[in-house]
Amino acid sequence: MPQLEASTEIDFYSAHYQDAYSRINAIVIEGEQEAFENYQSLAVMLPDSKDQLLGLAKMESRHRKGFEACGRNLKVTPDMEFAQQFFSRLHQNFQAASAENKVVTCLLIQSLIIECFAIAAYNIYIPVADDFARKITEGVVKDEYSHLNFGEEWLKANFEAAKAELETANRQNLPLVWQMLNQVEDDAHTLGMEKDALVEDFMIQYGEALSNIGFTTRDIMRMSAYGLSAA
Ligand code: PL3
Ligand code: FE2
Ligand code: FE2
Repeated sequence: MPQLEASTEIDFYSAHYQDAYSRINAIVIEGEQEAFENYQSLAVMLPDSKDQLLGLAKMESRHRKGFEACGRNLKVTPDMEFAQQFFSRLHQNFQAASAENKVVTCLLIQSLIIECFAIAAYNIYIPVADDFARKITEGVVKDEYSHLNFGEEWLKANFEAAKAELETANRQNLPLVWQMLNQVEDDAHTLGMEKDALVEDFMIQYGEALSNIGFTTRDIMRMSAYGLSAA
């Protein structure tokens, strides 16, 4: 019911919607492209999981193509320069960690933070998307859970050794997520997505992931809201 209501109210071809979509669509395309590259780097860092990680990378490049088609379908040109800027700090942090072979930090950035961000965004987008984008996004979000699961399983199996690095990486990277959300708040609103819902959904996904890995409720409370009040 609410789905139908939302999609009949939104004019996907208004100048206002299309302008916002040019940035949000670009963010998602860039995010999928960076995810593709990040899983390829992880495949080098974790040779035992190489085939599985290359499989995840392949899924990310399919996701990128799907979202490119969503933009074309609405006749929107994605603002890729904006999107690269949007991801630059998270991108730099991943690059720096990968150069030092810090696999725990790389997994936290890609498989926990970015995947939880994507899952929250896609779940909230689905009910307000146009029919074409909804079908694409529904397929994509299923895959994202399996990417999150890869990170959870690996970090759970290495929890004691990874714990301190996870805490540091969380402190360095989680505040960036809140800043990124602030940057897209207005455009997301134009697409029918509310910032509060995005924050809530992200915190639920991320908190559940930390719990599956082995953190206590107390740790999770502290870690999952880190930097939120300053945002
Ligand atoms: C990894 O598989 C995917 C990485 C993509 C990250 C996307 C973050 C999106 C944040 C922007 C909020 C609006 C979402 C709109 C959905 C089409
Ligand atoms: Fe993806
Ligand atoms: Fe993913």
